[in-house]
Amino acid sequence: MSELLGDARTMHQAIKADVFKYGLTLMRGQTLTPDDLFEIAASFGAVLKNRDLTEGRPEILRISNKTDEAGKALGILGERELGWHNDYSHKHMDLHGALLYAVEVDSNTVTSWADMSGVYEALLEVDKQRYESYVGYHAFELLKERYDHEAYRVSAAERRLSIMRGPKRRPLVQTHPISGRKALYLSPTFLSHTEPPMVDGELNTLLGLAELHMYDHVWAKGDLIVYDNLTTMHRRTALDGQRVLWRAQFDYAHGA
Ligand SMILES: O=C(O)CCC(=O)C(=O)O
Ligand SMILES: [Fe+2]
Repeated sequence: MSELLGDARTMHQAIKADVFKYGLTLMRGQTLTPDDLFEIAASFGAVLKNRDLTEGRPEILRISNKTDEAGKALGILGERELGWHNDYSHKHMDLHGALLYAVEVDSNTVTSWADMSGVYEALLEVDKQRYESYVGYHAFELLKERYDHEAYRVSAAERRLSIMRGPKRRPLVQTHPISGRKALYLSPTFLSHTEPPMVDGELNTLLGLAELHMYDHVWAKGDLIVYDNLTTMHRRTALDGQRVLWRAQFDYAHGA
């Protein structure tokens, strides 16, 4: 028993080291339970509770395009493409990282992550300094506008709250609370504008840079990806078959 616990602890340490260094880690061929995923997420800090229950673990969210016999969605996010985003950039809370574990894959979906610390570090010194004073405004409503995305399943109360509070302000340059590395925080799916404003084409130039610092992942059953939500952003292509991912979200602020 203690040996097993020791192994799990070694694995958690290795995962954390990779995530803080590279922004992301991938482990293929895993057989993991919701409890295992919870423990990996908990090794980083506080694990967020979610609404969608997955086998008794309210912290594990189901990302899926599958439906039951009555046509009711069995998970969130449906089957459409999702553009570049940092998770929850529009929310009035911080989400520092998440993990995705492939439970069932019959689709060629590609999920891509961009290393936004790499992008920041590749900028000219003058741009690094200029962006220090920029603030991005992130609004949930833009997701629907840009992607007509019903599958996000936000409750009416949550939607009202987000409209009432207005867009979330986030500095464009983020300093990672653990590694101290800086990163550009763009989340263009939710970004309404910046202050001061960017000039025409400026955001697209930065997104072009993101594509030079990108990892494309084609999912197979048993893949586990743990990523940092401050130093990376991600996107996915549309689903062309059925797929189920489990997801846990964590926050470093509370005791990583
Ligand atoms: O469905 C995917 O591959 C990624 C979904 C996503 O953006 C997320 O779970 O945060
Ligand atoms: Fe996401």
